[in-house]
Amino acid sequence: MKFFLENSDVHSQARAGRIETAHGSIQTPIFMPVGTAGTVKAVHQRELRDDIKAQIILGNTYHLYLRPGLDIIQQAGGLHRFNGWEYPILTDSGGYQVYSLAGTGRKINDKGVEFKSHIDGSLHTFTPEGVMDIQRLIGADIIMAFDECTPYPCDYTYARTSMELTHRWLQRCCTRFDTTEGLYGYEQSLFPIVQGSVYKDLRQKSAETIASFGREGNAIGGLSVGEPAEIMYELTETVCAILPHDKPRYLMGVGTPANILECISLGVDMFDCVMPTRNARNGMLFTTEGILNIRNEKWRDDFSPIDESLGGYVSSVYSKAYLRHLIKSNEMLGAQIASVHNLTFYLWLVAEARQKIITGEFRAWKEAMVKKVMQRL
Ligand code: PRF
Repeated sequence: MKFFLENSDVHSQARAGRIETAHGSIQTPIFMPVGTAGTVKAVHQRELRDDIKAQIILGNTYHLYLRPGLDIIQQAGGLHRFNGWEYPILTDSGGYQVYSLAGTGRKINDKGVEFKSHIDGSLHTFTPEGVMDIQRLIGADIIMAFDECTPYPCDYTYARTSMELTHRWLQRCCTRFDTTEGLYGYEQSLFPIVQGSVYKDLRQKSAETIASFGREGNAIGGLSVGEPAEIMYELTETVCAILPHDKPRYLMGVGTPANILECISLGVDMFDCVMPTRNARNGMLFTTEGILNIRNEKWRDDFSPIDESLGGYVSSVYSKAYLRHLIKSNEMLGAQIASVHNLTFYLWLVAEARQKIITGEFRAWKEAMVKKVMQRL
């Protein structure tokens, strides 16, 4: 993997760059649609590429390991072959999923994490080494270190102990990763993850430690877990100031359109979040004019396009009234249209941000855009 920093904004820390992977290039800042179980829910790969303009998608070690299982993914020749997405893929390590999904019955110790499957209750163990091997096998272009994502709130002592564990696990991840090879003949990259909960000194310590490993990119975890947005921004700023300038920075699990714009201005290059797809299925739409709930009575007879100025196929062809009808009737097409629309919007937003960084108009544009996209319609 290679990262080229193409432009840096003079009024903020925002950057425009390009990541080159074995499955093609990614223009940053970028939003990565979440494809938990090897599918971005309700969206075809062709829509992902041609309509949404996605450049990289996410997969989850935890889900793919449990189902369909590693034997199937390996037999397919890796996840790209299995799901037909020929472009870059990043996999999360399971560090977050064992915390959010396998919550009860989860046991953490130095060796790793023992957890119960959310599917059938069976017992499994993830270790830093195991999780490297699994992600090698899945064949993601970018793979994530095994970490512990602390909850919010989290007391200082727990946060420090947990961060130290994440750092010890990182050493083991790197050792394993560096002594193994991909199964499919292309290069993979490992990103470590900064933790440290909401404590500035821990975040600084973690960022310094993570930076010292000198990997090809770095991630920030443990944020957007319930803390106020202002705290997330402060810590993101602190961490970005320490993480190397010439490597991509990935803020995990963030966020709303406003969160993304704010964090781009703090120097973040990569984002992922279930929000555009999950909320789409409940009828929440992000548009260039603001946020709306399509289930609302207000849209019953509104035959205007979902989002005229966004462009894109579904957003200009289907009306608000029709989408409201589909979502209210629990029609599958409703979830499809809403998901494609929201992702088109998220990818448009980061592409616009990138253009504005290049032309030097980012700061003013961002201020106006944050207000606009968070309006309730
Ligand atoms: N760690 C990992 N994945 C994550 C997170 C984390 O802290 C978060 C936190 N927002 C989202 N996804 N491994």
